[in-house]
Amino acid sequence: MFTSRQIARRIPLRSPRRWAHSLPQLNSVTKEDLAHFSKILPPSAILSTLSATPTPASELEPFNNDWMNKYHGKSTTVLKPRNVKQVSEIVKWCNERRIGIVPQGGNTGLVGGSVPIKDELILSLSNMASIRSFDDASGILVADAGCILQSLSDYLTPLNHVVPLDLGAKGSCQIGGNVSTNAGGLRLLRYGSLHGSVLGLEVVLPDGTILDQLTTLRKDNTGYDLKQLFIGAEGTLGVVTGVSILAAPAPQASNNIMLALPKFDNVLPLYREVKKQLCEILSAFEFIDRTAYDLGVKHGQGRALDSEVVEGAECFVLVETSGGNREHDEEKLNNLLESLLDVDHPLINTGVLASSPAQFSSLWAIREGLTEAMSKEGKPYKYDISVPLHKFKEVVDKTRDHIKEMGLLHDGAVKYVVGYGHVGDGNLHLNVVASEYTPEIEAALEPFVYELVATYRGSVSAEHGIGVMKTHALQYSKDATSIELMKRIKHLFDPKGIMNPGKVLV
Ligand code: FAD
Ligand code: 2HG
Ligand code: ZN
Repeated sequence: MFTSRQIARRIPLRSPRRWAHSLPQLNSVTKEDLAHFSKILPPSAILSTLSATPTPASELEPFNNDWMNKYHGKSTTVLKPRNVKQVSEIVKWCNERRIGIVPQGGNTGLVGGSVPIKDELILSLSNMASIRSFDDASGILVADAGCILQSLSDYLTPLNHVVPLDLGAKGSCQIGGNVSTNAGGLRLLRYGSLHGSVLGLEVVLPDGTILDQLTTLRKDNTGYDLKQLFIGAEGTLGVVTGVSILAAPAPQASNNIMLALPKFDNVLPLYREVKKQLCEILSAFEFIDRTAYDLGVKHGQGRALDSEVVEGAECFVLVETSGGNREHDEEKLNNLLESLLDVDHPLINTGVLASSPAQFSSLWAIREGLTEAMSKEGKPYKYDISVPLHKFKEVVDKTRDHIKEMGLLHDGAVKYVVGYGHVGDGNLHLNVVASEYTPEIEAALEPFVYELVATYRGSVSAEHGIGVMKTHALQYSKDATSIELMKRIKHLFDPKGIMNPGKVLV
């Protein structure tokens, strides 16, 4: 085990300017390229400031800026193909001409992976949004990569199935983006990771070849499972155009409960007890620290809990059950609540059990709205980390102390250091909410946070990915051999380095 000081010496950090130098030499899109693209796509599918009738730069802005407005690209051109053949022709041309491509889904990524670093071409999947098939016996759904997660969910609801993935960005993120980031979300505890539920993919490789692995088989042990490479590749190995995924039977009854805890130390014993008592019906166990809760409420995310619930609470836990029988599940939850309170040293102060669908949604809105609340409050530095569960609070406290020691914990710099996340997955979202994104605050946080994570042998990215934000931090969670193998895989698929340059590996 290395101490943080040793790690700092072992791993030389590279400044952002130096990463830019290690980008491959790529060409900008020209008018000649546009002339070629207009043979593949109708005019309505080409947005470009270089066109004969130029698209106003303001129309390109939403594609060039990320959700947090932290990362900014300068692309002149966005293409919106409708089918895999068009994607293949565009990618083939870009490969021959050495033009960088940024595949873009809903642009809700939180690590700057979905926007260009310079003027790479943006390939938006938003026009590829058809459901290809659904088999209600097997539960297998095949869809275009550009389908929005919420629309897939709406499609499956009357068919008594659910997408095995849910996240706060569901109204905008696309299934292709979810697969490409290996998104975790709010119910990974129940449905597992996309590495398990994605059964097949259709991918356009960097030379334009269409890799058709869009199988609908639950079991297939014929050699290497190539699709796994694209799950979480963040667009660096190819463009995902189709996804085959195993939908789950819709729960017949869902309940949730918000528990107020007097101290963080109770979270783990509570988790043990909740698992023991709720067993197969437990579907989410989410953690919110007090400051995060207060900010969520301040910015109108969900209905505030009654003051007597909130009083004296150091943190909150949202527990969800999904099962097959309402009475049975409610009885289990009520028994849980009673047993949690009816002891000499209760783990919780109190709890709010949702008694209507509106209350169920409102409790979830508090948790799901935290990301938006942080952005409404200021400029959040987001550290999406895996650390041992009992270290969640320590990480938040140590980071706050460090920022304070650096003289940066005041209104003009860092306003809040908060934590929330997926206890069931060991995934903490450490958010450092500042007034502005400044090099001084970034230097105070990095490598500090990454070193801290490394001391716990954690991961610098539990679910959001590496993108451009963490290329220099990958080495805190992956050894040199793994990174070297990743580079070889990247080179094998994309020898010219056109796919999402400057992301994940530099
Ligand atoms: P984008 O942001 O467009 O792209 C993300 C990355 O994938 C980029 O590198 C891009 O190049 C690549 N990409 C996109 N589409 C393709 C494609 N078809 N082929 C190849 N590469 C592609 N993430 C979680 O894991 N869990 C959460 O709970 C969660 N909650 C969130 C809540 C909010 C409010 C917000 C704003 C974000 C949240 N995120 C969460 C992050 C984000 O929503 C996910 O990473 C999501 O999967 C990104 O999907 P997208 O379609 O927006 O992809
Ligand atoms: C969540 O779990 C998302 O809400 C976003 O992964 C986390 O806002 C964040 O940092
Ligand atoms: Zn999350």
